[in-house]
Amino acid sequence: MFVTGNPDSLMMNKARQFRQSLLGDQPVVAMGGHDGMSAKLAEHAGFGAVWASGLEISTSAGVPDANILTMTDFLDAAREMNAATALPIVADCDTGFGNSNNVIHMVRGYETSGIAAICIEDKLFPKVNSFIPGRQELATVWEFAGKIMAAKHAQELPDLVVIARLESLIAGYGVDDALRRADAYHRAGADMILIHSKDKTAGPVLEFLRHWKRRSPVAVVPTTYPELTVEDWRSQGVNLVIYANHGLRAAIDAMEKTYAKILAAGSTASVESEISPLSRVFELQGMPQMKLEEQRFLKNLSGSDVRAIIPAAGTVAPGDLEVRMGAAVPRPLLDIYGRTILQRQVDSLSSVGVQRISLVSDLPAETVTANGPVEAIEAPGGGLLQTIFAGLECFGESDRTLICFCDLLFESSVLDVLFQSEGDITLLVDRTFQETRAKPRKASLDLVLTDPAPSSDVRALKQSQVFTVKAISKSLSVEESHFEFVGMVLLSSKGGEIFREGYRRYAASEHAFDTGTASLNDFLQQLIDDGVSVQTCETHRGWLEVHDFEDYKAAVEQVQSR
Ligand code: SPV
Ligand code: MG
Repeated sequence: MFVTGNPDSLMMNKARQFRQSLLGDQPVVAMGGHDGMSAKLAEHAGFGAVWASGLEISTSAGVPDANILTMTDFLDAAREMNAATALPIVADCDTGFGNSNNVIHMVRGYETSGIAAICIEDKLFPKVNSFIPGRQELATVWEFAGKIMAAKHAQELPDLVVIARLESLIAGYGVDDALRRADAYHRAGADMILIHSKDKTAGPVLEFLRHWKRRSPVAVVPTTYPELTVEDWRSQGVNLVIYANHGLRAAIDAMEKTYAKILAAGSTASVESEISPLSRVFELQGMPQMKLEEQRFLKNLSGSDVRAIIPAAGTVAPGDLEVRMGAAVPRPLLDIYGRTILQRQVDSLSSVGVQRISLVSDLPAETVTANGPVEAIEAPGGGLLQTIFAGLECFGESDRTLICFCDLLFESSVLDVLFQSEGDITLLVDRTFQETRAKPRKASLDLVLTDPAPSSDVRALKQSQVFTVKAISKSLSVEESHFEFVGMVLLSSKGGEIFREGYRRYAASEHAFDTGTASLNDFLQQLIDDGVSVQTCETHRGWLEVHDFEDYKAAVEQVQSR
């Protein structure tokens, strides 16, 4: 997270707010933490601050709390906690990571990172955790007072709280030594005194407090004398109560028990009800917030709500393509310069967010899925319409559906245009064929007549206009037709329902056409005749179909030259 030098920025306000809260009627209660998650949990539980504990940070790194980690490690951990929570961070900075030069460098790093308070202790560098028996060497009073002065000198803004931690009781020098040092550190400018003790009772700390007489704000770390309540400490003039390591110890216990149970049971079933569900994990990560932000700021892929059906069964007898290639290669598996048509379709569809793609065919499932993330649906037999509807029946009613012919190659930009459509049934159409009207190479284009007819103006302000389809057929004349149908139909969820309902109705009745042999054109025309509105969406190039050997050659050449 960026922190500016602006004193009014959120991060700086944390220091100011913490300083003010120390003056309140109630002590601030801080919970020890070592990472973003522990800091967040402290906030959710209702603590007033996070103690960025050297003990916890070291333990989580698997090393002794003995200045094995560097200042950078501690600062990184404090930053992570600070970014994860709105709570102020009180950073345990051991002895200041060296002498007063190190303290100056340290204070600059912590202050500009938005840490609300730093705490340094009057032991010698390298220290060991205060609860470890043996070597607990104290700095001289004047050396440590110098560090406090250095810290106050280094801070740029008045808000950062500098805490002087007394280790006299830890090192066995008694309350008098603690009071003498507290006086010196207070005079040196410390904003707060932390009186630490490893005694089994609160006695020595309470004695210190009685003599200190609230000369400055005071913090306590009642790890070994846990009976006193926050209220007890308040009545003794304490402003900050630090529960330094209880989260870490709770986690260790829970993890050890869970691990043992899993190994003993040979499965994780017995622990499932005792551990946090993954939904809680995602909540802690901030995933719900991220999803909201994603909706606002992430480029929405146009096809993320679209499912695609590629009907590829019931195709016509081998044409010249198969004859010239010497084998009847199924159209989706036709190799176009190193990738099959199906692979190329799947790539284009995936690139605009279409995640569920189904090929309805009589090909073995492995042959289909070898072409990418595409699901194989077995064709029921029969013609193209039956193949399409076998795919449609597999999809949920809330999805938008794209029906895409299996012999098409297309740019993803074509899909982007089509997916903008708000119609229930939209045909992708192109009128480029009119440019070659004098000499159409193909005998039977799928041609479309619309109402109104598109304007023949060369210049048009609107890039794409929506027209209503009046007729669609291979037998319309090139001259009277307005568009060519590209072989893609987009159905809204309502459009899908209209399709399914129409198909069932026509299949069940003695209708003019036989659903077993009718083409998609026939079906669309029947819907139109029954009063259903079918719209166009226009593209200008960006696609080609591979019907015959000429198409195949053109496709290879064009793909190759891209
Ligand atoms: C820490 O939490 O790292 C502390 C407090 O410094 S204590 O472990 O009690 O020394
Ligand atoms: Mg510590």
